[in-house]
Amino acid sequence: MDIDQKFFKKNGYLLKKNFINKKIIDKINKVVNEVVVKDKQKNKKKTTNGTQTYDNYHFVYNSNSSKNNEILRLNNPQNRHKIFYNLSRNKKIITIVKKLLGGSVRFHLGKLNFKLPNKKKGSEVAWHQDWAFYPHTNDDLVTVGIYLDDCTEKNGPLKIIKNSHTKKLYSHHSNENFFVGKIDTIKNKIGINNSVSITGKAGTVVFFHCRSIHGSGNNQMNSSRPLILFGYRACDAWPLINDGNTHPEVNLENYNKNIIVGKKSLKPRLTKVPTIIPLPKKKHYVSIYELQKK
Ligand SMILES: O=C(O)CCC(=O)C(=O)O
Repeated sequence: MDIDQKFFKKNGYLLKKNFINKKIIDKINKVVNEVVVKDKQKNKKKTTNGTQTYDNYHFVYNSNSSKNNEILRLNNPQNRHKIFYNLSRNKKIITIVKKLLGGSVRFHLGKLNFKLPNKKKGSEVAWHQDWAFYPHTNDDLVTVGIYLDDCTEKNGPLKIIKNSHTKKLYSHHSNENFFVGKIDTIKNKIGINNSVSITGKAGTVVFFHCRSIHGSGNNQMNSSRPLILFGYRACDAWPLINDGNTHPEVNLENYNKNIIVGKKSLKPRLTKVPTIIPLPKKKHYVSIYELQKK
């Protein structure tokens, strides 16, 4: 095991400051601006509800009204523009992901979270474990966060609770037993003061385990805090439910096209991991923001 693997195994995350070249980040930001401006010009009716699937690129807004709504998230940017696709396959990123996942890598999902400025409602993300949203046959799944802009404590950085990936899978259900995608940290006596703030310059990259508890607060600054999140899974980690991302039962060919390192196989690896099915939901939610509000 090398030093990165040891750190990740112990802490459930790995931080690489200034990992992606500034020139690449600048190019990506240019495309992001174009995409956002184009969307604003369209002035079409915006929806936060609806039945879009994660397979397609789409926006998530902070309001249903076509006036004054702002983009909270761009889902699956890698399906929209080559520049995001290339970032999702970036050699430096994949080399680390491969090490952390034990040798094989299949792309899982992509999103670009904007975290709106000035404490605008709808941008906080409550403490959760990604694993509660998408149980698999083993937990070799990792999320990679890439900051597109400098992120300080005041921008509402991603926060991760160290070593939580080795502990239990907490309930993400409400008292009425609906899946709400968040953990009651008070009830569960989870020490959030021990969390690590992931801050850094644009191009900083964090890798975190699917069971690591994480979340983020408000952005107190005047500009957004764009963070790209890409999910990857070991090729033999098979989904137990259809989480809306490319799913083997829906389209096996597409599912296999997402293999970045490794070979096609129909043999899942089963390990003894705590799992929960993220159901029932009160209705179809398009994003974690909407789900956690309930
Ligand atoms: O954008 C953030 O700060 C965290 C997002 C997150 O955890 C998620 O989208 O699952």
